[in-house]
Amino acid sequence: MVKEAEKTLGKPLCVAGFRIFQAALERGVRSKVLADVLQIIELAPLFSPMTPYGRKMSVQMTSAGRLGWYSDRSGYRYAERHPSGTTWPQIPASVLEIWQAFLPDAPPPDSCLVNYYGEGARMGLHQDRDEGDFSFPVLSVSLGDDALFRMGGTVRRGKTSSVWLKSGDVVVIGGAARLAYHGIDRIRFGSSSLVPGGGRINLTLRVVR
Ligand code: MD3
Ligand code: FE
Repeated sequence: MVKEAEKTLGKPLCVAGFRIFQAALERGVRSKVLADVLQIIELAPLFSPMTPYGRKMSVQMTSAGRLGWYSDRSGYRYAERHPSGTTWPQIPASVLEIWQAFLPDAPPPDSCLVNYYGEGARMGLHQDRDEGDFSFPVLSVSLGDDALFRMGGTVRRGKTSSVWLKSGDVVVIGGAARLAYHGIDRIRFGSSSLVPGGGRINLTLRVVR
């Protein structure tokens, strides 16, 4: 299932512990994962979180697993329920298989964040610091349209490198990279036909605890 075509980001590598596996997921796997994600979205519809600063994010989100990422005026956090009040759907087996293939020694993820990028959506440079434990890696799966991913170091104003993430790419973030600044500058809307209606879906699997 997984092609181990490891490639490092840009040059120079800003921080160690960031691994990108280009086209790691075969076509059949990509469409199976997409079908499972569309089912998650039916049970737990996408929403646009409000940042603590009172701005609506351009990325739409939902989650699967015990915990889902949530944000509103009182801050960023993980929550046990979707804003509608239901618990989050289970993480699909197709997605857990990817985690197990890349991180056989890690405990299973308890959160799968689903990010949907429509035309013009972006995600500003940020750190992921809402988890209880930074010792476990994070795994990201890209589906659909290409996205320009920017990765920096652990200080906000440090050097950054950019790379286009494509459908079927898997990124494993561990070690020093776990607290690195990163974001999505833009997507090439319509560059892939995988997601119905266009756009990009990113799954981020985490051990939150
Ligand atoms: C680097 N998502 O949801 S995934 C996020 O493509 C997020 O939707 C982006 O950043 C997206 O928080 C990037 C790749 C990724 C995920 C987690 C990281 C890169 C990371 C955590 C630390 C450093
Ligand atoms: Fe992030």
